[in-house]
Amino acid sequence: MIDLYKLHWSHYVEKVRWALDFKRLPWRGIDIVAFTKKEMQRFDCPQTVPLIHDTATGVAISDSSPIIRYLDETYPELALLPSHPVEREAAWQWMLRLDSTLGLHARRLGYTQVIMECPNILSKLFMPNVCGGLFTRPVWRALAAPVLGTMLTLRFRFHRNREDRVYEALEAQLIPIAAQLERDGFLVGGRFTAADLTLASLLRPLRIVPHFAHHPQLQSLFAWQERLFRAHDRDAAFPYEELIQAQRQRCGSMRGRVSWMRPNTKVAVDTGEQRTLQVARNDIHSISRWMLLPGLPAYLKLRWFGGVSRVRYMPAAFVSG
Ligand SMILES: N[C@@H](CCC(=O)N[C@@H](CS)C(=O)NCC(=O)O)C(=O)O
Repeated sequence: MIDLYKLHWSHYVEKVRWALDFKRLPWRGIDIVAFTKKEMQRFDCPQTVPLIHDTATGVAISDSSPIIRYLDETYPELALLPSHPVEREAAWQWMLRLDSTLGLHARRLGYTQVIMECPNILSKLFMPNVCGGLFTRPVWRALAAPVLGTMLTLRFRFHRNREDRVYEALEAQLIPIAAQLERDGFLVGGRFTAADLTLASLLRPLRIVPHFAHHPQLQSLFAWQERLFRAHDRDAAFPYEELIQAQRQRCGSMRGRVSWMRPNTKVAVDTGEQRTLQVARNDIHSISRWMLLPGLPAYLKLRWFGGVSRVRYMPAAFVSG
């Protein structure tokens, strides 16, 4: 039995869940409290989520790509990594690169979108059971939103999205990937591998970011993702996707125009394509409660004056079918 320590909406967790299901391994999910992570403190490995504890071998390991490699090496049936060494290394490098770029950028922009459009759902994600679910009730969730929003903004630097050129870096990375998939169908070796599973999972938060979900050059990429979700029986939509969509339907608009980006303008950004990686990079910054009050303006600026303006709501092609 594999114990999976998880935040149920995390795209890195979905990667591991998908791998466990693909390999038909018996597993059990353990929801952790994001602020304390005390459920997993007993394990002597970096305290990021996902983390697995294999009760058969006693191994505890975090970081989604090493977890998948461990599962493939320990339980070789239904392999996710190619056996040929060159393809295996290619798939591994894809995974680490996507974890270090797409996964981090998509997280930043997904949460940014939630903060701009419906920050009240943050307490449903982070505090569903605190004080018997008090913070999921109408007035309380509105009070919790700026606190949670400020914490997340400082932890993942959403207020620096523009300076860090997050939209630009993602666009520069994803357009060639979409073209490659149109041509080859898969990232490595002409068959489904852990590299494709990584890409499809880590793209998830971008489904709520109109700049990407409606991007003319990325429609084939989201269609490819949809096909994989159907073929592998993955959730069609995560709860945050449904919640933000309901909000958009109600108000008839969405935050969709990134004011500083011009269509068809090529910007030189380092997508890290050339480097060989040993481990995935992360971008979690430690924060303390004393930073919350001085950090509030960064949250308010992101929420109201982040430079992403309202446009009429239109469901993305993959939602409307
Ligand atoms: N490279 C890691 C990234 C994992 C990661 O950053 N997980 C986030 C959740 S999406 C986390 O542990 N957050 C806890 C925190 O911010 O303290 C992986 O692939 O598993």
